[in-house]
Amino acid sequence: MALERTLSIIKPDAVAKNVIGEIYTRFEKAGLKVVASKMKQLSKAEAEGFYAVHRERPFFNALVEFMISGPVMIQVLEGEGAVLKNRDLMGATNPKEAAAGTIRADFADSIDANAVHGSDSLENAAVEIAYFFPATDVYAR
Ligand code: RTP
Ligand code: MG
Repeated sequence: MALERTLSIIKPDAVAKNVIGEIYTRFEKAGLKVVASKMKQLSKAEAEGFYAVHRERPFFNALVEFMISGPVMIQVLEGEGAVLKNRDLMGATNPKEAAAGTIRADFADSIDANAVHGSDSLENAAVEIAYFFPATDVYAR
């Protein structure tokens, strides 16, 4: 498997629950390294741009309003097969369907407030990382 980087966001609900550290521990225990991170209050324009692929979906406005409802913690994770590994740690989009022991099963309340975002492909990961971090703010480790 190849060394990959993926974009992860701890969403406002999980930041409010004070579980940033618990989620970081899951990344680290799975062999993913945090190679960039920042806490940020997204503007509406930033959230709309980030989720632009969902612009036409019925849940788009609710998604954007949720993502700007409080600060988020944004990080780049690096490791073997990082994109899929992070998606496995996250669990299904709807926490009711998320496997036991996943981040969403343990910390998410609903399909809207579902604790974390993770890039869904290597290609999207590169775009999403560049959306939030200049290359100089991502550290090879
Ligand atoms: P994310 O992008 O946040 O990592 O989530 P995901 O890949 O698991 O799910 P995605 O299909 O990309 O959807 C983005 C976010 O939109 C909300 N959503 N609501 N009500 C609905 O049917 C619905 N579908 C998606 C979720 O909050 C999801 O995380
Ligand atoms: Mg997605």
